[in-house]
Amino acid sequence: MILKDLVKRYEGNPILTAEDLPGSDAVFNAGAVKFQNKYILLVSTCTPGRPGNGRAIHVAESDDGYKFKIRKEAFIEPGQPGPFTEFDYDLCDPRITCLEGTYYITYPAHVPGIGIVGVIGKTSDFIHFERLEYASLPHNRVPVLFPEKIGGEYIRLDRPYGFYGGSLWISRSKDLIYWGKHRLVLQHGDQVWNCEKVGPSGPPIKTSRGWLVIYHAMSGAMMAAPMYHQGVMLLDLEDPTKIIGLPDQYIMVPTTSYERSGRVPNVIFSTGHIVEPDGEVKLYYAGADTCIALATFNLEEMVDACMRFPLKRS
Ligand code: M1P
Repeated sequence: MILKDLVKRYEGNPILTAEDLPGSDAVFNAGAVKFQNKYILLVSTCTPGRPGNGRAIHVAESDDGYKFKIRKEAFIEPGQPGPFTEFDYDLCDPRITCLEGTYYITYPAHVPGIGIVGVIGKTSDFIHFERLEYASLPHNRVPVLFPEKIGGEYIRLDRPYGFYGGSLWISRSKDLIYWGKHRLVLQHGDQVWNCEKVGPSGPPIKTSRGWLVIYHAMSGAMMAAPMYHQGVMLLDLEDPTKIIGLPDQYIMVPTTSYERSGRVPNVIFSTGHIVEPDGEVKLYYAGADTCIALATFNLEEMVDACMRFPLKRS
């Protein structure tokens, strides 16, 4: 079975480019959610001359999930009033999780000269944003929340990193402020596509057979030629520290021109997806850190695929 054959790229890709936000150089990594019958993307943007290295996060809206319009005003940007803003620099890579009716947004904040920490905030209308707390110490970026509590606790995935690359961890919290019970879930692998970093993409998807986790896998940085793939795994519903299925293949590798060339070549990076009522997963991802594209797959088919690769524990 070839997993990448389960994923179909939309023929109208890319669905958003810098031309959709006048003045910008790039629109990329986007969190995704359905809100009031609209498809919402929180889009990372790069506009020269703006504070914070030109980076900000904008809302894009759509009626059909394909044609999006980006709001000109930023939703999250450096210099906004409020707590936990002092490290808002290089703002990008937002992930959205709808949990108990609230839309939680997580993103990495940059502490110049020190490293990157995760921030957790929330919105109820995609107009106002409230920062709640830092979610981690440096160097730890890309936190993403599960869409429900498990065992009465909030759960998050993230990717601390350092000398030995980056691996995917899970942590628990009773209040989204204090985090603990940290456990390693997935170590970066030993294959050409996953040997340096693995970290979560959008929020885990609940299915009757387990949590489907889409993750990014990076390799090649040591040879100054980084490449980002997307992979999948299935975690136990009750105890998501346990992997049930772990394919040794990726589901996406950069192949098209908009994935292979751009500001950072050979990057497919997803921070958001939307599951449709018929089981289609719309996976929104950035091509080469420059534009936003869409790919789809069937949720049950992907879970079937994970089940064919049960984790062999030694
Ligand atoms: O260039 C690929 C990605 O590299 C970084 O991601 P991470 O450190 O999580 O692997 C970020 O700069 C991200 O925005 C970028 O897409």
